[in-house]
Amino acid sequence: MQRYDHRTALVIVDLQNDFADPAGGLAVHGGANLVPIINAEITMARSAEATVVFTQDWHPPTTPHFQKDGGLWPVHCVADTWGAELHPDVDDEAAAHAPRVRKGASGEDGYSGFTMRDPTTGETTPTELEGLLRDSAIERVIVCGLATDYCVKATALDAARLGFETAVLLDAIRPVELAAGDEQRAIDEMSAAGVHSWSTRMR
Ligand code: VGL
Ligand code: ZN
Repeated sequence: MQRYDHRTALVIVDLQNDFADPAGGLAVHGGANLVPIINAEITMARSAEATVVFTQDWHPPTTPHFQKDGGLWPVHCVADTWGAELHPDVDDEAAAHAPRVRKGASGEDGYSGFTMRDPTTGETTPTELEGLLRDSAIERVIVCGLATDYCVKATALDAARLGFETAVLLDAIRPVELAAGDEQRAIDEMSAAGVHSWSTRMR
């Protein structure tokens, strides 16, 4: 099986310092270990002329997403700070040229790379991700990155809902796991929605 082709997109979710670096504001256990695994996927994707896209969590300094402002999370991925940058070991070529879809800039608190949710009205608005994939005639979406139980899950569920054949790379994602079992529940939820569970060791 060839994982990538020109109708396939590798969507790399929130591989940013605040999640991937142990010193990050919302460090995900083992997050940094994903970087070389995902770089290998980027190389494979690029050589098959697949599309590579990054999403970035991209928050204002004050947002109901953050604990200090009434939300759930420690401060992380504030726009234009170190924590919001892609991990420095991400493939240089991809970091320089692959499109980046930034979500949350106006204080939206959705988790998906495809949609943002207004924290007061609950209204959702699309990001540019779907249009970007449609413009490249993408049919299949492969999701990896951080974190399994939030942005990876939400992005994969939206991709499937939008009609893309969707897979998640189980050894290229890691959970926040606020509550024990969140990782498995997220994987089950994705499976129930028709998202394939693949391994990067599968060729
Ligand atoms: C995420 C929690 C808060 C994620 C983003 O990228 O999964 N998790 N913001
Ligand atoms: Zn966030």
